[in-house]
Amino acid sequence: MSKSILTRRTIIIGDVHGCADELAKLVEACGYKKGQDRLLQTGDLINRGPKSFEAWVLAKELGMESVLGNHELHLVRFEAGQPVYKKWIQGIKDQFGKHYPAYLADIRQWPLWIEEEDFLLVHAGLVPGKSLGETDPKQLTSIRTWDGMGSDLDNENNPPWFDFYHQEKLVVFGHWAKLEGVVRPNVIGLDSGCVYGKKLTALILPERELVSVPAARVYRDIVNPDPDPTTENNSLN
Ligand SMILES: [Mn+2]
Repeated sequence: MSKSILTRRTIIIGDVHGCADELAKLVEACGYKKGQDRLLQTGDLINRGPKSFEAWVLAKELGMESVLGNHELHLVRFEAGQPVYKKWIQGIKDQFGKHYPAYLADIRQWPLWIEEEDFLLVHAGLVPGKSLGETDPKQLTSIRTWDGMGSDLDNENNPPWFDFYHQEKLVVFGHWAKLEGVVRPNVIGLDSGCVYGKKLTALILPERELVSVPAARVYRDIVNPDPDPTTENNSLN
């Protein structure tokens, strides 16, 4: 019988975005023991930071499991022939080179969420009133706020999705770097903006301990993360 989730130490890493050096430091700071602890990540392992390929190689070496972020979902959809217009995709292909097919095969296996007895991991969040299975994957990987209808999930004038989440189970998410982390009894946000020069954060369960390492530098401007806004539209496309 496999070890109970309640006794197995679980480390969940926030959005890495190509910050492979910080990922290595954070995993060490958490005292991760491969084969003993479980290592998870919130998605958006790649892009914007300097070392997307290295981050993926390291993640594989560490035995890290990840849910799909919006950046991985863009790649998967693009390669399936769907209309995804992201200029950065070519840059990622160039970085991965001959390893790109293996990388793509890997992220195609990543789940949209990982649910255990004591936590639920999803990249961006939950759409109020909808079950995970009936929620559009694009919404699971991009929601920030809730307008009461679901037509605008990224308007900062509206309340965050987690104001509408009232269940006991802990939801762990990433994606929303501007918040620099969220800690509520039933919600923990782990994107603390490493690629924007802030820090990379991990959550250790069951203790609910938060561990962070500082970013080595500012890799992107948080206000304008993509150089060409006409081709790097961050909306739900
Ligand atoms: Mn994201």
